[in-house]
Amino acid sequence: MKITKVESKLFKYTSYVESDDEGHGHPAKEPHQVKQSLITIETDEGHKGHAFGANPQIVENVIAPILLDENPFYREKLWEKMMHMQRIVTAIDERILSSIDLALWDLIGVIMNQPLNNILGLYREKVPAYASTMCGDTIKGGLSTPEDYGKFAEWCVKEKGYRAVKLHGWMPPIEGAPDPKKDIMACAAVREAVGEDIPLMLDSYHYYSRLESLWIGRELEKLNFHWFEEPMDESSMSSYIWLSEQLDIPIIGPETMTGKISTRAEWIKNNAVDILRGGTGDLGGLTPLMKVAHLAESYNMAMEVHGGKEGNLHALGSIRIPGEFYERGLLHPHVDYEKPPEYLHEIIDPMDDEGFIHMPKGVGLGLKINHDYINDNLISEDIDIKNARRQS
Ligand code: LLH
Ligand code: MG
Repeated sequence: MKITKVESKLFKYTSYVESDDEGHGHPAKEPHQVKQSLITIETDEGHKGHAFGANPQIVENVIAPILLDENPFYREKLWEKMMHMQRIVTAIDERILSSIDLALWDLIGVIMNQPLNNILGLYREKVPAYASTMCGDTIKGGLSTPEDYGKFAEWCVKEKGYRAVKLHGWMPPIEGAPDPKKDIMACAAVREAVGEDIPLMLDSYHYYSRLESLWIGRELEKLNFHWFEEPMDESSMSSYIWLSEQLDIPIIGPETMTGKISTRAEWIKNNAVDILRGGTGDLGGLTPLMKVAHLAESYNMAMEVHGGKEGNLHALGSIRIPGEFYERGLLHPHVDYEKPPEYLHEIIDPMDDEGFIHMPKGVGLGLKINHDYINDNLISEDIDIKNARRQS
C-alpha cells in the first residue's frame, strides 16, 4: 500500500472568537469569517485520512514530497523525516507537524477500520474534564472581575457538571494586566463560589518574575489549589527548579517550550516540575505525545495533556499514569462551546452529566466532517481574511 495523494484545501467558516494583539482568545465583537484548511492523505487503495490545520502551500511544497509513494504504516519513520525537515524549513512548526501526523493517524484508523483509542490500547473509556477559562478581559458580564470568574466557575460546576476548573488570568494587552494580586482575588472568588471539594488550577500570565511566582504560589497553597501552571518564561528551566523547590503546590510544565521529548526528559531529570505537560500542538502530534506520556510513566510522574480536541483525547484514553483530566475549552460566558463549527457535524468532545468525555468511537480520529460545507466554502490563499485562531 502506498500514499498517492496529499493535499490541503483552504475554506472559510464563521468564528465567534478572536485573538488580541498577543494571541490570547476572547469572544469576538461580531461573528466573522476565518480561514481553516482540511488535509487529506489518500492511498492507492482508496483510504482517506483527514485532519485540520496545515496550509496548502506547505503541504504541497514540503510535506507531499516526503509522503508520496510511502507506505502509510511507516508513520513513525515519516514523522521523523518531517521532524528533521523542521531544521531547514522553519515554516513547519509544531502545529503543522501535528496536523500532518494526525492526518496520518486518521488514515491508519480508516485502513484498520478502528477508532484510534482502540489502536493505541485503551486504559479507560472516559476521562473527567476541567473547565478551562479564556484569559481575563474587560467585557461586561464576561471575565472582567474576580466576581465574574466566581460566577462563571459556579455555573460550570453546578449547571454544567464540570469536576474541576482552571483559570487563565489577565494577560497583556488587557488593561491593568499582569497583576498577581488581581489573579489571586479571582482564584479566591472561584474557591468561594465552588466550595472546598472542587480541584482548581491557575494558568497565570506566563512571564511573571521568580518572586511574583513564589508569592502567587504561596497564596494558591492557602486556597488549596491543585496545580500552578506556566507562571514564568519556560526558556529558563532553572527558574522552575527554583520555584518547585520552595512550593508545596504541584508545578506543571513545560507546556510551550520547544524541544519536544528531549526537553521533557531534561525537565524530569532536573526536578523542574512535579507534573509533566505537553499536547499534540506543542510536541508535533500524537506520535511524540505518546512518547512523552510513556516517558512520564517510566518516572512515575503525572502527565497532564495540554489542550483538548481529537488527538489529545485519544491519547488520554491510553495514558496509564494520570493524565487526570481533559482540558475542555477555552470557555467564556459569552461563547457557546457546545455548538460545532460549520465544517463539523458534531463536536469531538461532548461532556456527559457527570463531567466526563467519552472516547470517540468513529474510525480514526472520529471526526464528523461536513465535506459538503467545506466544498461549498473553498477559498484561495490570497483572500484577505484571518486564519482561524489556533486550537489549544
Ligand atoms: O495564554 C493563553 O492564551 C493560554 O494560556 C492558552 O495558551 C491555553 O492554550 C493554555 O495554556 N492552556 O493550558
Ligand atoms: Mg496552559
